Amino acid sequence: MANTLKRNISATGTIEFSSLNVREPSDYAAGIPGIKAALEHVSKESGLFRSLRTLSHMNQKEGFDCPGCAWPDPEKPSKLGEYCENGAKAIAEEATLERVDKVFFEKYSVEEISRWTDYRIGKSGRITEPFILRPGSIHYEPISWEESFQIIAENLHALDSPDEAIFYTSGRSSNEAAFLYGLFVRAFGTNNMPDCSNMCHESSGVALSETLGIGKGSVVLEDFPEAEVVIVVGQNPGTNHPRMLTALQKCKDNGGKIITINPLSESGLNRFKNPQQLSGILGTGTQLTDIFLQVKINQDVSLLKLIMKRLANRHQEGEHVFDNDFISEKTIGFQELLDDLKNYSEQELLQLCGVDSSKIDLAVDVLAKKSKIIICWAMGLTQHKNGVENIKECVNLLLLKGSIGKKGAGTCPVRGHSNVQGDRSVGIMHYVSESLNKSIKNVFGFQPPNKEGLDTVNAIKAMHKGKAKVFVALGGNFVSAASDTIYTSGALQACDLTVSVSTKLNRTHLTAGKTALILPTLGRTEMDKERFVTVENSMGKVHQSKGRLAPASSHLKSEPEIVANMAQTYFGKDSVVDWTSLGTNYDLVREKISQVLDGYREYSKRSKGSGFYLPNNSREADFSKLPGGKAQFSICATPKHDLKEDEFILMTVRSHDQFNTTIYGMNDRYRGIFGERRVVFMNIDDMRKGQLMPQQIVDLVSSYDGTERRAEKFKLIPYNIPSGNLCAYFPETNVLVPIDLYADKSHTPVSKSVIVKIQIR
Ligand SMILES: Nc1nc2c(c(=O)[nH]1)N[C@H]1C(S)=C(S)[C@@H](COP(=O)(O)OP(=O)(O)OC[C@H]3O[C@@H](n4cnc5c(=O)[nH]c(N)nc54)[C@H](O)[C@@H]3O)O[C@H]1N2
Ligand SMILES: Nc1nc2c(c(=O)[nH]1)N[C@H]1C(S)=C(S)[C@@H](COP(=O)(O)OP(=O)(O)OC[C@H]3O[C@@H](n4cnc5c(=O)[nH]c(N)nc54)[C@H](O)[C@@H]3O)O[C@H]1N2
Ligand SMILES: [Mo]
Repeated sequence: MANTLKRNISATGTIEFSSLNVREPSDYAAGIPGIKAALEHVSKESGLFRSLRTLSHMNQKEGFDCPGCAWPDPEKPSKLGEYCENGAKAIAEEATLERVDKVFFEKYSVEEISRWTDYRIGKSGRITEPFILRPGSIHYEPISWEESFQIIAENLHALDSPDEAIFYTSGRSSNEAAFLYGLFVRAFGTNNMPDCSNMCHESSGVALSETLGIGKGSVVLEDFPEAEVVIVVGQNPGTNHPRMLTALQKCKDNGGKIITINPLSESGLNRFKNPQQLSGILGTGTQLTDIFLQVKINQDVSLLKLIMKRLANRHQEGEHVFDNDFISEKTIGFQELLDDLKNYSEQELLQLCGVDSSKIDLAVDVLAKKSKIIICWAMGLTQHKNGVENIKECVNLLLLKGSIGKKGAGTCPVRGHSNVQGDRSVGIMHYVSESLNKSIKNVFGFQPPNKEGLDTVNAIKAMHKGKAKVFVALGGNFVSAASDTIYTSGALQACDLTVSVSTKLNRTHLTAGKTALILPTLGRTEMDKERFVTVENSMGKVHQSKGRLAPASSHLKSEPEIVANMAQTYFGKDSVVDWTSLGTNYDLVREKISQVLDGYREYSKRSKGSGFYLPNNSREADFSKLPGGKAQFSICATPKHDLKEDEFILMTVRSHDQFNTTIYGMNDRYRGIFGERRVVFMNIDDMRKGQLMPQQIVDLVSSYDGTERRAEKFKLIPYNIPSGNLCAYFPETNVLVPIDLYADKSHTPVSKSVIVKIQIR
């Protein structure tokens, strides 16, 4: 019986080339091409007038928070508008005039849509009303909101244990929606709350909590103009956090130095033509990077060790290169760190990291003399087997320099999704927080579960084994974002019910459970009955966001309304929580958050204007809650990759024209790639050695634990990348990452160091 119900779904879409055009990589970011690209995307999707009106409200005090990334807004937003090319594209995607409606689903079956590319699926448009895919059916059909909530409640009641349900969150949801969702899931009785953080900055959270006592960064935006040195490691801000370039520019204007550590020389970190200044549009722009350390993939620990070793040598010769007072008053483990550095030879570290020794000396020289240092990082550090240690090694360097808890210095994990940090702060987590459970019990009168829940990797495995049967997603595109696409697709399809609260159609809606629901929601840009929500930026500041555009359809509900309805229908009349009131009155939600969590006093009031900062002990250099009451130095091992002659390390990154699994367009302008995504960047000497030709078509093959995984059809691009390293885009390459390949402690899929072979087709 079960087999006859199985739909014939493609987990990846049909693999086809479009029309590749390769040019020289750009030597600067933004400028006029950036403005042009922004306007093209926006007016194509939503009409020029509507888009300009939308952009004018973005990141302004009374407007909405850009859904593009979590970079903070300046106190005084620019008159030319506080947005960037990629923020404009994010808005365009949401403001599109295309619609996924009843007629669309009558015309196309899920089987057919699953064969489309992600680009085409995403461009189908906004979902207009709730849809259901019934058992055995291959067409979604309309369903009422009421019946949708009934089906969810019935399926949840039918489970043998609350732990058979999974509740995923992606980081675009507001604090209000996320808090209600976490409350519902705990009242339902599980901590199975995987979230996109598990695939993203979880390694940062773990490393920072263990070393500095808080899983968040310590710097604020105002630290950048004060910083003497900013190290940007494992991050491509030109594409993923373009407004950060303005902060780097301010650091440079004040005489600061920028050290970039990356296997690629990313254009955005070279020269920046600020589109919000006339000089930026017309002039030559600002050279951002002073020292570029072209590290081999996943050898940041080796490089940082070498830097620290050279600093330690100077320290031992009596030079004042470390902050000795800070080290003795505020830290533990200094001597052990110095002893450990002696275990590594210069030569071995140089060989591992692959960076020119004289360039490292330049960096050491700058770092020796300066003390106000910020380190910024993102996925280039977190998505490795040793992701947690990568970040601990950065913390080591900052502690040696006393660069924590003072102006112009500190940790800066640059967050991804625009509210991923806020969702965590208000309770989206799979682990147990005793203090949170205690205050939920005090405020709401029920005892949340004390058993640790499933994170992303473990949730996928549980669904695959049939141990979890209901999957609910508050946003995101789980199947394409997670590792091991075919396996994950099988996991979702094995569920009895999959539910997606979404703005737009994506592949997760197609790799559906026996029954599937799509619940369409308002986006960040859209009016929500004059209500506002709140979000937290990458630097821990909470502020309001209020949509301005007319909703894409009159049938949409807000996320808090959807979550509250789900909970109300499940619990019925007897619930101890008044879900209906909470779902309609966001001030009430905020009042409850302020009762449950520290730092949200007078929440609604203080979130207006530029908002308020949450407490942050590392910003104050207060490490009293850590073992010994001090910040912890860590001993981190250098990663070892025993590559065979024909093996390479592949990193999977974002192009300039995508937001995670949403593909805005087919270009990666800064890297000189136009019209194609199925490309793999390769070192020219490696190509010669393998007698490979530019644009030759190859498969990428990974073999772990005896299983071969294959990503088919990529065109080879000769590129400035270290020998032995490769680079390609995600999500096309997620099929290569085995479900069991994840970072120690944080369980983040290893998306940045996948061992692969190249096979000529
Ligand atoms: N426009 C746009 N903005 C976004 C997103 C988007 O997709 N599009 N996504 C958002 C999200 S969720 C996130 S998490 C962030 C992601 O922001 P990023 O982390 O900047 O994104 P990636 O494209 O994964 O880039 C990783 C960078 O790390 C480098 N790298 C890879 N491996 C290593 C390594 O081993 N060592 C070092 N030193 N560098 C390495 C790569 O060359 C690349 O420059 O951006 C957010 N903002
Ligand atoms: N190989 C590889 N894999 C990766 C990464 C990588 O670098 N390499 N990066 C990882 C990272 S850092 C992350 S964060 C994850 C991202 O994982 P996710 O957050 O799950 O994925 P997104 O692509 O951001 O989700 C896009 C979908 O969100 C929905 N959406 C958009 N706006 C809203 C909204 O306002 N509300 C609701 N309810 N839905 C909305 C739309 O339906 C859209 O299709 O991917 C991870 N996967
Ligand atoms: Mo992310």
